[in-house]
Amino acid sequence: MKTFYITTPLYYINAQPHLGHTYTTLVADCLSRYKRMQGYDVCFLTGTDEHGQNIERAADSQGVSPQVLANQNTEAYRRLWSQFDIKYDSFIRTTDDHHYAAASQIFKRAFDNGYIYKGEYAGWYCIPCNLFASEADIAPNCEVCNRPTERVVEESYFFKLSAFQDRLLDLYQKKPDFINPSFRRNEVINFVSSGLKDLSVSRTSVTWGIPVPLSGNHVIYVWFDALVGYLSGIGFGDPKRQEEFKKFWPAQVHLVGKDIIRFHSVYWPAFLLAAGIEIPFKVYAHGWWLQDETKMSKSRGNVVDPIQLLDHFGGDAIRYFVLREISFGADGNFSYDALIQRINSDLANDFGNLVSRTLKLVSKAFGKTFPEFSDLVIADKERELQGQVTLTIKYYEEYMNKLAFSKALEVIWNLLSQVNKYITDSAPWKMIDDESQRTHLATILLTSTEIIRIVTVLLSPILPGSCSKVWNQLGIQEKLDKQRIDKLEWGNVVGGCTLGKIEPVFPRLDKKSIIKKLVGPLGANDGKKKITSGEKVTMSKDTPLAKESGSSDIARIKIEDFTKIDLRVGQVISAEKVKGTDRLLKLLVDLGTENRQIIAGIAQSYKEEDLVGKKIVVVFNLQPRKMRGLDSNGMLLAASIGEDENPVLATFSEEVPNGARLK
Ligand code: ME8
Repeated sequence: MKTFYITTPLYYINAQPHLGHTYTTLVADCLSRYKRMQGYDVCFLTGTDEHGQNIERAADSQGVSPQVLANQNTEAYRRLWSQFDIKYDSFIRTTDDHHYAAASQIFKRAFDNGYIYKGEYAGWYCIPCNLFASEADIAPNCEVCNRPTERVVEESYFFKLSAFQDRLLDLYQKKPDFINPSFRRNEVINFVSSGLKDLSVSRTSVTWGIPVPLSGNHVIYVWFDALVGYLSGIGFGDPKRQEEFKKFWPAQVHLVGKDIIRFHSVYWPAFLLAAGIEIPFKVYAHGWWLQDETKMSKSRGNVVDPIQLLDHFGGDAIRYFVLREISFGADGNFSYDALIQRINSDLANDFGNLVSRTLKLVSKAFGKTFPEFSDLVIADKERELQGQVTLTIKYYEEYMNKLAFSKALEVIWNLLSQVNKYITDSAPWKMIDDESQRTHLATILLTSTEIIRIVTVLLSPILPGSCSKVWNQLGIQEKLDKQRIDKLEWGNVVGGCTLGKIEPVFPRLDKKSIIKKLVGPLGANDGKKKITSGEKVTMSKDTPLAKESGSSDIARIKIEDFTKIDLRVGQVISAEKVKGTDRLLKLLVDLGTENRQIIAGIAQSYKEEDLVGKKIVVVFNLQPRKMRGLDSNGMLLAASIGEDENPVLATFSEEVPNGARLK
């Protein structure tokens, strides 16, 4: 049996997953379901990258050990994947025992083969990306995430990347399909052609990592460690799983975001060549989901929360939207408008409506069981549709094989629009009570049902839950996940099947009410009433402060000045009195991407226990300062109603994710 090994990146566990991580994993899930339908023995690997300084620091700021943080956030990833019905075959954690063995072994092999030597690293390093930056006198910003880099000077083992320049260029030339899309290939070729420097592959100032097998005080560079996860995830390093490793390696495709293409198409093949292991067939770098035209990222805090999407729209609608909305490889701006539009028009109208009107007519005309007609009158219209089905399957496969998901969906929707037109033009509802039209009626309804059956199979990798509902309504006994594309041809499969319960699979959404729920209405407070810590208050133009400042003589600022202030939603994790003061509380606040300590003068308004769990507004980009000898990193927003009244925290009357920006 042909095998197909597909991987997602192993995600950092310093924060919760967002739509970007969900995207790559959904694509991998969809592709592996599709490959199974093509008859492949598939292994789909995902997992978590748990070592390194970024994790060490995140754990430190939350007052937990890196292992505790890793355990918590790995669970968040697993939970989310199960909520999205993502069916991976293997989940590798870089803290798994056999992964330690695998990473040490690869490091040792590269060393034994003469590709690793000891030296000293002096240069700049981006902690969030774990990327070495180019030489400069003052700290350059990271070329991937644009954040400031930090100085690192320490003893290090170096990997002789420079020795692989020609071999890599040769690889890109001989295997033009190795880097995808092709425009990324050119970027990588330019990078490699401009000269490769040896790469530092161990750290002594970091302890949270896999020890270098040659020396006790070094840990393996986190990218070297994490990339080996693609091997250990299928058994490398575990003597009992050698067969599995041999069966699936080399991987057919590593799916990654464009941010990490260099690690996968330059460093990774070089590490493998150095260790004498075959290189994967393909690396595919997709684009970014943007929010307000900038990359959605944990550190920027402009992320779309996948749980919120699930709650409001369901997993299948999100799967469909992300695959249909942007062509795979390009960037795309996330918008609720576009999402709701796709759900209502494509899913509810074009597909959902076709299913329910066809099956309702079948049940009205023939009862619960499909007729087994042998004398259908196949005319030109039906023959044309049959031809369209054959072409649709062909193009769908061609596009899916190229990972052109949006195009594959487009061809299915072309077919759906033709069937919808066929039904509308033939008006079968007018024939229900006419005995003389019985065969004609059966022909129309069975033609439409047959197309629904085929489309349901083709869509099942993208909409697994909804397609299985449609399948049950069709009443076909054979399991949906046992369907094979090469066996998918026109035939009277539903004849004799008994319909399941006919229910709408994609209910239409009311855009206004859903946007209102997502964004939340502005509440009002008369400003006179003292607000207790349990109540919520939202800012409104009717509050006294707003009235007072409504006069024309206030010093107005420009919008550019306002946008310099980065306000974010935070949630209080813990609160305690600062010793020796009546007014100050020391808070630990979850800002979505990180936890921060903030010292706030609100002890007289709020009891510590009333604050825990509260959503508040934080000035995110305020310079850190010391208060009573304690670091305070940010400021809370609160209103003071009168001169001697205690401050009241600004909070929210609707659910809002931690880290969301206020604009
Ligand atoms: O880079 N749009 O982990 P990571 C689309 N641990 N995809 C996005 C995205 C966005 N806005 N943001 C993130 C790491 N992604 C390393 C990987 S692999 C051996 C080690 C997706 O948690 C995309 O796939 O920063 C991107 O490459 C990945 O998440 C980065 O995840």
